[in-house]
Amino acid sequence: LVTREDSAWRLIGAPAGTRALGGAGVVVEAPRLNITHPAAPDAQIYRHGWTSWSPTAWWRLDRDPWRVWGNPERTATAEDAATDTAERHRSYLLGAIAVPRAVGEEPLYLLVGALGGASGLIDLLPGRIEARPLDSEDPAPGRWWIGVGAEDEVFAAWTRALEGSLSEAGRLLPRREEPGPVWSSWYSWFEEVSASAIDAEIGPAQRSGYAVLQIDDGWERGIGDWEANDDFPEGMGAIAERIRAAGMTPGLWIAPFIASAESPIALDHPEYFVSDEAGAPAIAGYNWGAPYYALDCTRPEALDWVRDTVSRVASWGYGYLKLDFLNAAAIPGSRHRRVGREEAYRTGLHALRESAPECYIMASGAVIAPSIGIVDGMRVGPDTAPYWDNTERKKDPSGPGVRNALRNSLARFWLSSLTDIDPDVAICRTHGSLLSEEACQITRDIALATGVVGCSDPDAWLTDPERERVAELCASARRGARVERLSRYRFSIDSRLVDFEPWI
Ligand code: 9PG
Repeated sequence: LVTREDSAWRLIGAPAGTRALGGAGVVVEAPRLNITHPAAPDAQIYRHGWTSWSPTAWWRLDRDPWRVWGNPERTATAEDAATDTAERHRSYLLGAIAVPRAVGEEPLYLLVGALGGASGLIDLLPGRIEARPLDSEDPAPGRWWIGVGAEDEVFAAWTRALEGSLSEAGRLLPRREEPGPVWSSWYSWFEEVSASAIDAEIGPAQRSGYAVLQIDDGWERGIGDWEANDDFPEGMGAIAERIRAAGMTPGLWIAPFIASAESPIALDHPEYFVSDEAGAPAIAGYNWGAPYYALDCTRPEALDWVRDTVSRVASWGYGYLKLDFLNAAAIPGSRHRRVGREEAYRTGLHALRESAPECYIMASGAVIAPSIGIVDGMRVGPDTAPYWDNTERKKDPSGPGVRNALRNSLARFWLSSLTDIDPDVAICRTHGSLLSEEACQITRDIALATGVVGCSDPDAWLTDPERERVAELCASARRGARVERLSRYRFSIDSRLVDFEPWI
């Protein structure tokens, strides 16, 4: 489809109505594309993963695909197991490849993306790019964008094209204002969080300048059993009130689309779940040492349950909801209504949005394409951790660690004009951490660069200078740091040059 002639790019054999490729790119209406390109066998490629946690990076055509490998349980959780393949470089929503120009010139990038909020599969192959819908159940994305240009130009033009297609379809709902710096309980207390741990944090968090105090996984009786457990003996309303009385917005984590096998909803209503060929609830992923299952958002009773759950937790006084493991609503399987699985997902997401109209929604484990325009912010990478990397994490780019989180967040920077992008928390503590001071600084810098600033360090774990750094971070976030992106990995943050490249 695409060739180069006297350094001009042309579309050959394109459907009627498509124009020559300029900086603005072209829209092609077709269920599938097969695009030839002249990139080198070792060309740089851009792989974009399906969900928040899915590996996303600049990579190379002559390497093994950038994906979760060698761990089917993690593939089921962090990628689309149904379309995941080791055979080719498979990208979701968009993919790009560098095509050389004259020696000494910056390469041009050929970018192919699905418009309208569907993921679409974009396979980056030697000599060609193939694009098609996510699967046969899904109505074809039908509209694709193809552009060629300098990296920054082509990504900017793609982002505008995607935004235009969503706005035309009425799919860009109003967004709530970014709430300011968030303290999260996850990366310190994990499931051991308790009312007393949160109470101990309220005063210090207020003094440090946090705007949101968010209680993560560990407050609930079980996955799918969304009531306070014994570690929150007064229930979730009382603690929300104390957070609010200290001038902060209470935040809460919940995974509204999933349930464990022993949850009351799974025991009482197995028919509410997406099912497998045998008619049993289909496994949606693995965590907490067990499989978990997905509510069928096309079934009215199941959707009502999801609605009731989310409006109930919001009514406890929470103004910030971290909604997690959302991709489960889009797993393959049988549903009550035969619709594309991303359409089912979108139905579920709209129900969440409507059930908590006042809340800022931070989506995690989100399917990126169909979430744009519905939620307020999205996690754009895997979990961080108080360490940089380790052997296991190198094999699994969706695994926890600063490097994996940083790499994904930088590669998804283009998304930041369409949604708030959360790079996951900064780490300021040295207690229980393997990170160097420089690495900690990098975690703060990526937070400031995205404008979504969070931290999970309990005040009692901090030294005085570390406490000072937390306060500075919150103050910069509240002021709104002046951020300029100079190139793929280089930023100016409040006139300070930050180069992330050596770190990824
Ligand atoms: C609570 C946590 C935290 C965290 C979320 C999410 O790919 N995975 O297998 C995978 C599992 C868990 C996970 C992320 C990825 O963590 O990202 O911030 O809220 O749940 O359980």
